[in-house]
Amino acid sequence: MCMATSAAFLPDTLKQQVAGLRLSSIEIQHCFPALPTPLQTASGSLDVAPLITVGLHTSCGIVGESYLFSPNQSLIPALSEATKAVFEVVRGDPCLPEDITDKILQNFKLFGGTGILTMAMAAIDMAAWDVVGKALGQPLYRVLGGKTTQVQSYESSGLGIGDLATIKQQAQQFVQAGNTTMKLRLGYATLADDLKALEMFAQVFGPSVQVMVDYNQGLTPTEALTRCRAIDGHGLLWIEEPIHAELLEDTATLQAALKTPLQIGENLWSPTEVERALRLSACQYIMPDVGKIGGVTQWLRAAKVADAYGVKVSSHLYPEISCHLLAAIPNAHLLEYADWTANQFSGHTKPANNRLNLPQRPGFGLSHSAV
Ligand code: SMN
Ligand code: MG
Repeated sequence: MCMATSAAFLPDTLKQQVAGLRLSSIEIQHCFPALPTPLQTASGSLDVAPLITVGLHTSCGIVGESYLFSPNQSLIPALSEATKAVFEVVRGDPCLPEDITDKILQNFKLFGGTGILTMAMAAIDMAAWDVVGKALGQPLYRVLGGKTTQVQSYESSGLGIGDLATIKQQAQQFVQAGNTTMKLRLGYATLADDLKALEMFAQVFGPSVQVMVDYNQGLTPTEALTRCRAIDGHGLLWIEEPIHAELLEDTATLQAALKTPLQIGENLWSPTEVERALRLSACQYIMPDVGKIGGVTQWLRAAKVADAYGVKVSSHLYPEISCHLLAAIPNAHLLEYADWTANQFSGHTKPANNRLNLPQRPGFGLSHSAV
């Protein structure tokens, strides 16, 4: 299956309305909002959310807004420079995001995609889709044909590896807002510690709280078999990234040994990689990250691939952007909601009762002006 030239997501009638807009310049800022709750994972910790925010200026004055999240603060200048360099490839072009993305992919074929280059492409593609929504005066999910006004979400703020009393308190706050589906990070020093964390949840909340767990690629394939088998009977919604994201064949072996669905995708860099993961039966669920997969266009292409395999798609971070994408696809599963950017963008919406209301402002409806 070749993913590069799938059918258009922007209908021809709408395309004609935006084709006159041209990309004129790009403006980038760096910001480091503190995480409301610092997060410890099996593969590193975060206490700020390092971001570049992007303003994509067009000939008619509309400015498309997007951002990139970098778990490593030191790479923010490199992301910023790469985004500016990639923009030069499409400066002056019509604001047609799918054409923009395909041109960038073609231009950097010899260099090869993944990493900072793919994220730079994503920043431009996302901002271009925001321009399209703003030019048409519609929220992006509507431009993409979405009809629902809410998406199903789960809480992913906090619940890092750590002190169980603190985790219990955080979970109780989520439950108070009606958010009873939540993700717990595992990969404690021992399997016994992982089990203690799960037992705490079972004892305190019982079946009223649905839990998925994330190992953040922290286990070796051998350890993963032992630990995942041990938690397989715990009624988890999914087990996320138990081993290194590149080890798709080993992930498939693991999935075959488990009843619990495996969830992967935040470290897959193209719709083609998603297709490979699904062809190998590496997982039962998929959750592409709109920054790492290459933007809205590539995320939607990946979701289409997943649909062809009958696989449901969740999002990874970027809740302000991802909510539009999930609302526009038939195989939507869950929005990952983390509050990391809550104080950075006006237009950031918080979920209640496991649902997030879609913004009705044009484009993504996010604005960089700090709230
Ligand atoms: C995660 C992703 C990026 C940084 C920290 C933690 C985690 C998630 O894997 O899926 O939320
Ligand atoms: Mg994860």
